[in-house]
Amino acid sequence: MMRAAPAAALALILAQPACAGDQPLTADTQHGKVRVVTVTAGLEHPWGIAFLPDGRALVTERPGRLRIVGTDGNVGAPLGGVPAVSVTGQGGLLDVQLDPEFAKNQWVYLSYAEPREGGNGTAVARGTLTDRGLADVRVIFRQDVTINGRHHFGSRLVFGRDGRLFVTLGDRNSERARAQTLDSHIGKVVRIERDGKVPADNPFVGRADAKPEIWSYGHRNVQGAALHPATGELWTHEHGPKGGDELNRDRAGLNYGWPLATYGVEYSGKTISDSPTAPGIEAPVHYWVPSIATSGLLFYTGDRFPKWQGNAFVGGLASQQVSRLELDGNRVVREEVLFKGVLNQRVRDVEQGPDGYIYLLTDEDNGQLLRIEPAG
Ligand SMILES: [Ca+2]
Repeated sequence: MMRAAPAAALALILAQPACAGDQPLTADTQHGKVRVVTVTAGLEHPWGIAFLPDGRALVTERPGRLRIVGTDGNVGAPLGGVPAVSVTGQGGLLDVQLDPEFAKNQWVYLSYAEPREGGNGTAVARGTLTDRGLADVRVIFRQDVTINGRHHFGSRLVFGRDGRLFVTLGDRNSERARAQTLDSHIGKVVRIERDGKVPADNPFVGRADAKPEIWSYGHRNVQGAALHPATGELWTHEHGPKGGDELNRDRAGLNYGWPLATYGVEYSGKTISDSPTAPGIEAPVHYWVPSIATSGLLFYTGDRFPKWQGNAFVGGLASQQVSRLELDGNRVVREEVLFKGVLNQRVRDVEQGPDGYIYLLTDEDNGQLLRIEPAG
């Protein structure tokens, strides 16, 4: 008789592409039926995805692994060279992004909860992708406050059109008041050069009371970021407390309000801010009450879904959905909730593949990479 399969063997069985015989899920949308194809399953809490020029994808798993998923859905062994990460609560290995000149330099950026003496903090490392994994790995950014905590690490990585790197951060939950002061990276979006240096045109450069990396402030926990395809501006979204998730047009030097102005309340129901808006504070472009638990942001620009071009797609964790937002300039004019009751999985990231399809990562023990295609 065979012995019971050990856990490692089970993981191996799970980390296979979906069988060709599996019937893909379908979902109705305002613009026709779509198919939800499982590219692969068996990923442990995947967090971020970056497509390589050849169509394969780098995928992070929160417990600290970086893998390559082939176009056939086969999942490679964990790549070497990934920094040690603090796997606690929401912490671990988080986002992955390619350098704008990846074809030339093979540089890959990772964000993660860095283990430190006395706690942890969000960090960004850059390495060179080789056949054996990441080489010449160096840390280019460290959120400057170490917290012994499990929450609100951010963090998405997005390059501006000028080649500067935006890193979105969180307030670490216990430090919300510091989102309003400029003397730390708590509750901020920062902007750095590819080697971590401070761009000379950052909004607070030269101010003695401010960290020069800061791009914008008053953020709670930013887990979605993308460039608007028409304007090239950074847009972000962030988790509200109970209610008050926000989509923001994230501009230099501006205050996005947390915790002085929010549409949310404490989990206990207690008031946080008397008014959801205040002078000097940027109002969100869109907000959600109740919260959908936002993660992952895409502006769709492909040709597989012509009616969705220019729309924003926002993943939902607790809500197990994707929110499709139609924009008129910088205003949201319509929202459609996709995949509610269809996926029944937490959506961690939303990306567009080089093939023009939309890809989702699901935040589950047995997390999946899903491809959304038009059906019929
Ligand atoms: Ca706000």
